[in-house]
Amino acid sequence: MKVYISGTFYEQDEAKISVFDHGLLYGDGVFEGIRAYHGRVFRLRDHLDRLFDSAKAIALDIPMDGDALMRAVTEACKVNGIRDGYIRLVVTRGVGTLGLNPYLCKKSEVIIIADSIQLYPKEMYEQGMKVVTVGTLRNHAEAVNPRIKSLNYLNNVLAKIEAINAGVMECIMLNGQGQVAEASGDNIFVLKHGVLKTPPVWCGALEGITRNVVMDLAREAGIEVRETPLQRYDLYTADEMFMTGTAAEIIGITEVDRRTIGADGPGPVTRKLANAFHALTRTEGEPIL
Ligand code: PXG
Repeated sequence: MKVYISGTFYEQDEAKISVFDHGLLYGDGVFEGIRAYHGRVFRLRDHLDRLFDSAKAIALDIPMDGDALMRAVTEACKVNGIRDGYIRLVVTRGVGTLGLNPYLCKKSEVIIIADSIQLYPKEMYEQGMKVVTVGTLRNHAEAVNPRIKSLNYLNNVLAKIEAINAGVMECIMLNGQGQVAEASGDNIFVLKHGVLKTPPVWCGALEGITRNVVMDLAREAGIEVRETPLQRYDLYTADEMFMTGTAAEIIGITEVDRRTIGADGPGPVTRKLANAFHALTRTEGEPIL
């Protein structure tokens, strides 16, 4: 595998970043997780827009424009023969001193890893997933705003530890008001009386690319969609529930805190949206030429 670092492709073993990079020392940086399907990079423009917004929010200068980054991402896929895979795009603050001051870091680094993707087991998509709500709260929006896809994922890692210790693979995080925010690496949706609901970003959710695609697909299918605050009550009483994310795509949830959601496996609306999503990934995206 060849890894792109700031303009050059390196062999995997030679792809190295300084131990003085503030990305390592402080989790100071931003990233994106992107998918390629059938030789095309899905929603690349949306991912880059979010990356630039995340960078702006932490006063990080990305030393390339959107078009150059777009070319670098598709090139990283091409160089590695990736037609279906996962792309990790990382921008670190760069090398600085042993002190927080980001303004003393000379130059941010742009890293692109194009690899194959590790998916949840196939049975999980067929049978649905079990999740728990966890005690670790989503960051307050005036702390590290959850809209920033930053390299500082400890908040989510702590939640993930709780999930795994509880014997499940994902969890649902609440915000300081007890409202549902999102999963540790995915957005959350419930269906109740035919209305599809997801927390607004101000409740502590990342504005997921998959989330936005799913809301569009639902509306196109004539399903009413509402971005509205949800409580654990709304999870426990949902007719259907699913998570969305670049890695997970759309995955049904059939159990929350050991309470059964829906009847038997992922519900019909979840299945319908998952099918529509897969159809879209076959026709859309930035070609890897
Ligand atoms: N919330 C959080 C906190 C995320 O990190 C999502 C929601 C879903 O957003 P997208 O844009 O992907 O629909 C994410 C995305 C990984 C991995 O390696 C994590 C994500 C994406 C890709 C890979 O765990 N998280």
